[in-house]
Amino acid sequence: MFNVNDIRQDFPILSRKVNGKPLVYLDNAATSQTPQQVMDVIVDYYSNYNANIHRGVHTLSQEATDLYEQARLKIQTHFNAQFSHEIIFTAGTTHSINIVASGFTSLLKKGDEIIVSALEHHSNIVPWQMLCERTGAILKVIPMSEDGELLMDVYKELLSEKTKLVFVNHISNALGTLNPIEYIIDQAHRVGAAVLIDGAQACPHLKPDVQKLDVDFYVTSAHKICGPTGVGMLYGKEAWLNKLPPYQGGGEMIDQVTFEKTTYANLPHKFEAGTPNISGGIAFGAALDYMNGIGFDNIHAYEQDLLHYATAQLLEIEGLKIYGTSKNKTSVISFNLKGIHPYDVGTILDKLGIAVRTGHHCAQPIMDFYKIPGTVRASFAFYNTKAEIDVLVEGIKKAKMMLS
Ligand code: C6P
Repeated sequence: MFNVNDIRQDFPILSRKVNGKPLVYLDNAATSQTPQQVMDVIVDYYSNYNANIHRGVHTLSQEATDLYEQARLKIQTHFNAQFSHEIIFTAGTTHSINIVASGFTSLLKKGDEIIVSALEHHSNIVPWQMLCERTGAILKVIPMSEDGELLMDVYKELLSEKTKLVFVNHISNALGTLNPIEYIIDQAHRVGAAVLIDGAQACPHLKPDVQKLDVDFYVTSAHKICGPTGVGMLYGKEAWLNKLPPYQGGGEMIDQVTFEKTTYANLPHKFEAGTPNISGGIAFGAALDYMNGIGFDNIHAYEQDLLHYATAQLLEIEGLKIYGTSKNKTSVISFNLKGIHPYDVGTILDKLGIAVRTGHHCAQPIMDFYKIPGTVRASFAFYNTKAEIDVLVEGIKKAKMMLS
């Protein structure tokens, strides 16, 4: 295990005050904080290597290109992709999903079926609805239970030879449920459907192995894994990425351009039009180095301990209800206080220096399922402490007293 006090020294923001109180940052599912080591890489890039990549013969451009491509190799190794060109740098999870959804326009026909789950973030619903509008394909939904688990028997019934695509998140952002993606992928492949897994909430907590999972597409954002915002990854099996058309046209994604005809570059550049977020890509690699330095087994064990500690304490508060009670869940707790709007609880917690997210968490269908407007969501990272959870619990008690 690691020493959390040492780890916290890596995150300067954790020592700041908010509203005169020490910051208790429990909004890690929205975005994680950035360690000094990753910030240093960004400063180093702009101090020493800033140049456009893949374009110049000059030294700076070559050095920047090397750093960027080294980051791609780090990401390939981290996710155990077979080839580095199966890793496409994107602006984040949303962008990655849209690349795939757009690419499937020419591969689907009227009456084909697409399956998503009831636990999806809007990023994994809306692009598929738009794809259905373009193609006449039909969207089907795997329902969920009161505990926030997907109903696998219904999923099996939904699958047929009409199913062309299945999209499920690895971990739900609103409830923290860890979905049985191995089973979901295996069953989809039995009917010949491709699978995209949205790993935005999983990658901060575990290390997916895309070859072992045999997943067709896996997507994530760097900013939830101690990296910067505005950069992420689309992993796709080589055969699928070759089959999909480019998403955007522009510089760097071409082989030859004439006014009569353009041919496209090979992978990964086919999907990387324009000047990318170079420092972001390099910092994404550095963030994975940082997380791997701590170790995902250690991170998982520590966060599970925080989850159980917090759950036990929160359940002692009368009138507090937790949404998402699967046995397989990560360190996310969504809850409400009886008769009190989540926004009001969040506002009082903020006055006490505690950052949580309130609202529908970009997952309105989940809120509709529970017939609630939203929840308060506390999400813990490996740099949080039990002392911070104690501050949260006291804060909730105070909010309850003030708002009842
Ligand atoms: N969820 C949350 O507070 P982007 O914004 O592209 O980096 O990630 C979108 C996204 C997609 N899928 C899942 C499961 C997600 O959790 C998110 C981002 C944040 O829950 C911000 S809405």
